[in-house]
Amino acid sequence: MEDEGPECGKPDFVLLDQVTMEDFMENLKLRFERGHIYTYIGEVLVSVNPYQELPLYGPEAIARYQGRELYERPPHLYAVANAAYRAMKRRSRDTCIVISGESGAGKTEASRHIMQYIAAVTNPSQRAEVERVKDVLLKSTCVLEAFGNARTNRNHNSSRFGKYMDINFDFKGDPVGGHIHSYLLEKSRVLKQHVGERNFHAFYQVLRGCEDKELQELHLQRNPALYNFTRQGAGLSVLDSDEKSHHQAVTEAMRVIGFSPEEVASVHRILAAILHLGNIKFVELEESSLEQRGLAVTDEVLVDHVAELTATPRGMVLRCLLARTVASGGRELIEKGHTAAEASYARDACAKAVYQRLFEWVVDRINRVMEPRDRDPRRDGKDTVIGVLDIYGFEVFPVNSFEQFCINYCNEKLQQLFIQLILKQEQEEYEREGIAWRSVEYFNNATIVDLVERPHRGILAVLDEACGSAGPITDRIFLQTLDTHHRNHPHYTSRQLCPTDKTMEFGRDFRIKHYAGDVMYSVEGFIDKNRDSLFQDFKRLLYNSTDPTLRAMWPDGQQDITEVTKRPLTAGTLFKNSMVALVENLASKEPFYVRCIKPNEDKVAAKLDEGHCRHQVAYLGLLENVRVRRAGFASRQPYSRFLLRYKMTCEYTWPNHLLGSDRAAVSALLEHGAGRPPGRVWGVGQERAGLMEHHLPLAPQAWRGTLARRHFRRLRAVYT
Ligand code: AOV
Ligand code: MG
Repeated sequence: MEDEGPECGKPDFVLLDQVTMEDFMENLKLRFERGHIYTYIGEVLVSVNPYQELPLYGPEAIARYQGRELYERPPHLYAVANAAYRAMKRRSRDTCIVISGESGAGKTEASRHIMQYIAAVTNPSQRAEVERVKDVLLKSTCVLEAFGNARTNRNHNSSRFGKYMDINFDFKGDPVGGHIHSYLLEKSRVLKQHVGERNFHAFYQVLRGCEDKELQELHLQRNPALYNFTRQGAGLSVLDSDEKSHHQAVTEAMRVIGFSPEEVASVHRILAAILHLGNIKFVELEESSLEQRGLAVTDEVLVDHVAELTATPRGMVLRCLLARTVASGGRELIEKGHTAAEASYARDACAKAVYQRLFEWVVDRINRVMEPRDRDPRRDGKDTVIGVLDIYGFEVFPVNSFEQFCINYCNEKLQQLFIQLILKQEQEEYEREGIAWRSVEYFNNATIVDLVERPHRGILAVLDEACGSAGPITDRIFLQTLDTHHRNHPHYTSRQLCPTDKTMEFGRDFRIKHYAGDVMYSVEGFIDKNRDSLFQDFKRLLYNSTDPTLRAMWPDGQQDITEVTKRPLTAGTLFKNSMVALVENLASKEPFYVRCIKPNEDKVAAKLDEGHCRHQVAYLGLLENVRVRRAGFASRQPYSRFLLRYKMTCEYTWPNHLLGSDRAAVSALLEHGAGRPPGRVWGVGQERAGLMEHHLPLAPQAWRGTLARRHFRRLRAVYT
């Protein structure tokens, strides 16, 4: 590794003199103050959000990392991206980079740098198709952030959806395609935002960024405060000029990706329709008769706008807003008028659903242009893949609802995967290999995951049961059932179970002790959000739109109401299933980890709040990570690969060994090879050679050099 100098602290926490929280924090702080925001724990990268532009990125920096081994340069995201890329290329292994950390810790920025690195180092021969794919990969981020990110009180550009992106590579190691999986968009944001927060960026970008003429056609005015859906949080203090330039960037990105001008115009119309929908109000009429409905819309011009923008018949729009079709008895259909409350509810459900379908359509549209075209026949048509996971981070707000519950459950799952892969498997491997090590204690959050997803009794199962029952089950009854099931669970409590805890309200709140901290959830709306239903009338209305883009988003609108009897899977169950599939997918790949830390709650540069960071270091299990890493060997390789790489450093193994087995040869190499690593630094297991590889200079010819001696001296100091 290029030395950063001792004044910059240890570039790898494994090299700490002692593994205590104090030493860890001291190193983290020292490095942060010197502008070294990245530090390793073996192959895991710890990253602290600097909240300022640092001169760490760009073509020159990329060139310094390109083709290098992980430990040859100071810790960096580029090094991790490079390691994942090389592992994929050399061994044809699918790899993945899992980025985790709480909201605002820097995950999305990290994924952006990783993508930029991969784009920069591939396609030296400038093949046109590969360049196109790279363009789409890079530009997709900008588009997805416009539709899926929003300002929250924790992060001004917070991802409100989870994103897992596969990049497919051909045998040359060039990206030939990709696929984005998106996870549960926080669509309730369309309707409502907390104080200081905003709706999805896309709304403001259209309002501020569209030309006057287009805005007129959308029947919109520039001011977001005029629309219910964009004025609630009052978090509007983004510079207009920024909004305008973002709008231009997004429009340009959509063009590059291959969205047609008609499609972009449709997207704008759909956003405008949602804003108009949000302003529609209902009044109940005193006099109602069969001819005259009991309910009316206060401002019918808005209905005209919605009908025009969605290219649907005005009469049908109005009917969908005021009533719904129900199948009575057999196949007979009757129209049932809404009350004002029901109509508002239906309007909101429609607005949310339209936005969600729009978002999913955008993701789908990007996927279609990224689908790998020429698959490599040598791998049965399968490409090798690098997956990059950038999900919404753990979050706690003053009021937490179903969405936070899902987001935090997702983070529990990822922590569980980390424990499985990094902590548990490492220890099990030492055991299997028969290598001496000291067991490392760590908190296993499996019990919290179980609390949420366990069949029949878990929170999601109880919620599904509540949603499925015919009678009027309320959120309150749902909470009571939870209380009965989890009365004795160490990570669950509620006011009922703990009457002295006045922070919670009876019949409304429950609290989960998450791995990353306590979160109090309000059950209000849980059942409704989980059920996530939309009247079939709206679906049919939108399917009948003459706008092909909008129509394509509603294929299920074809169904007749009498066919729609089967209860669809709930939002919670769909999310759980997608999380299980995600974790399985990640576990099948060779993982690289980036653990992001948020330095302070104020989102300001050059401030590392010790208490806050200490908490994150603790819950991320970073100390345990260091301990496990130090308990054994930081890197292992099968004997054959190890020999291939190092046999030239030892007379007994070069050019070939006559020692009977590769294991014996490795043993001889380690005993008699150049540099003579001290005994505790290497080990020979049952199947693999374990080696603190990154402390050895990687070019074999350098083994005898001073660099090697310096590394060994340092190691000896640490380990003896
Ligand atoms: P997140 O993805 O982890 O939160 P972001 O990646 O959006 O967090 O980072 C939050 C903000 O921190 C960014 O908008 C930048 O201003 C700043 N930031 C992060 N990383 C860097 C960096 N390497 N250099 C400079 N500034 C940075 V969330 O999506 O909320 O979980 O749901
Ligand atoms: Mg993010």
